[in-house]
Amino acid sequence: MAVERTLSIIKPDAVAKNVIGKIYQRFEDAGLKIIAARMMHLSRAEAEGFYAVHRERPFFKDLVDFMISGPVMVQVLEGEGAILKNRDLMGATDPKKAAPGTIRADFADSIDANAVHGSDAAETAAVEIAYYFPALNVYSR
Ligand code: RTP
Ligand code: MG
Repeated sequence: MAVERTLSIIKPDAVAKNVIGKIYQRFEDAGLKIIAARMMHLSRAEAEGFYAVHRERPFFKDLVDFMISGPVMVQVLEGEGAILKNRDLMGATDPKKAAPGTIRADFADSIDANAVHGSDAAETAAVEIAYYFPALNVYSR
């Protein structure tokens, strides 16, 4: 399987719960390396731009309001099959439907406050990584 990169966000609910380290441990235990990271408090414009694909959806305003409600932790994960591997670690969008042992099953409260974001395909991963890390310095190890 090819080495890939994916964009991960630990959302305001999980940052507020003080579980950044526990979530990072899951990435590392799964063989994913954190090759870039930054804590941010997104502006409304930054959150709207990031979720532009969902602009017409009924939940868009709630999603943006939630994403700007507190700081987020944004990281690039690298590893074999990183995009799907991260989605598997995250679990289903709705934590009530997420498999036991997934990040959302263990840390998320609702479909809105669902702990993490992860890119869903190679094309979106490239766009999302460039959105938050326009001049990505990668430290190989
Ligand atoms: P994400 O983009 O955050 O990784 O989540 P996802 O791929 O699992 O879900 P997506 O369909 O991309 O939706 C983005 C976020 O919008 C919120 N959402 N709410 N109320 C609803 O029906 C609904 N559907 C989606 C969720 O917070 C989801 O993470
Ligand atoms: Mg998505």
